[in-house]
Amino acid sequence: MMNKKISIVGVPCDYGQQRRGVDMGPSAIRYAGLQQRLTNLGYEVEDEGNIQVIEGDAAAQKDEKLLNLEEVIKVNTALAEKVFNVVKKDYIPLVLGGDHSIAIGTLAGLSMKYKNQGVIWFDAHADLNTPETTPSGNIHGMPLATSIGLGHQRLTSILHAEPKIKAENIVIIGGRSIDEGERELIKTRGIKIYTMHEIDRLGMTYVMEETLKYFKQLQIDGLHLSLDLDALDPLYTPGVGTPVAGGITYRESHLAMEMIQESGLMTSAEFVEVNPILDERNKTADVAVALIGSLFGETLV
Ligand code: 6HN
Ligand code: MN
Ligand code: MN
Ligand code: MN
Repeated sequence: MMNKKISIVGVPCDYGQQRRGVDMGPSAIRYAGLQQRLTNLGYEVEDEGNIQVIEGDAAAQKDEKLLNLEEVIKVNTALAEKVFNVVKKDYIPLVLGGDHSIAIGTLAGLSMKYKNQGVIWFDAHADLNTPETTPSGNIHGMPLATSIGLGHQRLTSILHAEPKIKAENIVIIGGRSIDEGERELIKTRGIKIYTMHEIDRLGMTYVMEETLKYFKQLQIDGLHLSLDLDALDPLYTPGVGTPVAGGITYRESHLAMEMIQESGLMTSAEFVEVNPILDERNKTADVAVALIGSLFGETLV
């Protein structure tokens, strides 16, 4: 990776789901020593602070299939503009969540610069629900569908009306809780996924080699890593709102980060769903910072 300038953007948003506390994720990750970790690696690090999240009257909103829609639109519009500004000045955006609905804004901002961007989606979930298929009404289960242009028009048209990414430019890694409607989309849209079954069978080395080879073949012009901390086994990251047993191990996740770094393809990243209220002594934020260290080259220097 040639670019040695990183911009940290915090997004204290908890409107994409119904467990309070994930809005403290950016603070928890900063407290775990993020900036020092990156500075030690020789990066020029700028902390842009947090995107303003205004406390709305969530209860006044009626749509049970799109909870807190207005708030989610506001946060993601502001985030998209911020991310676009960061890439314009040639810094690597490092976005801290907040719940995973914020990927809508991150990908919208990135799409202004990268026209053929690849996305690695580390997650126990596929986040491919739409208002029609959602079992919960939680928008944090919808960011990938939104980014390929499916779902509520006001979410899919943030910054511009085009899809932000192509379905075939997505690779999901760590999936183990996929809803029916999501399975359908994975099949019909040709979305690549390595579930826990494949990780068990093939090993993380093989999965990452194939993933990175695939992106090279696609000749992507940017690679975004969206890492939901619930991709890991709750043993390592208990501070998440929707934990699922049987996840990626500590070392497997680090290996994946190291291989992404070695590929030289990565141009942006986001770490989401850290909820310090549900955590054990900031363990999940500590793991996030350790993973960010590996992603930005810690073991290679
Ligand atoms: N996340 N598939 C479930 C839903 O409600 O749509 C869970 C989504 C979890 C989302 O962890 O980012
Ligand atoms: Mn709140
Ligand atoms: Mn997610
Ligand atoms: Mn998840």
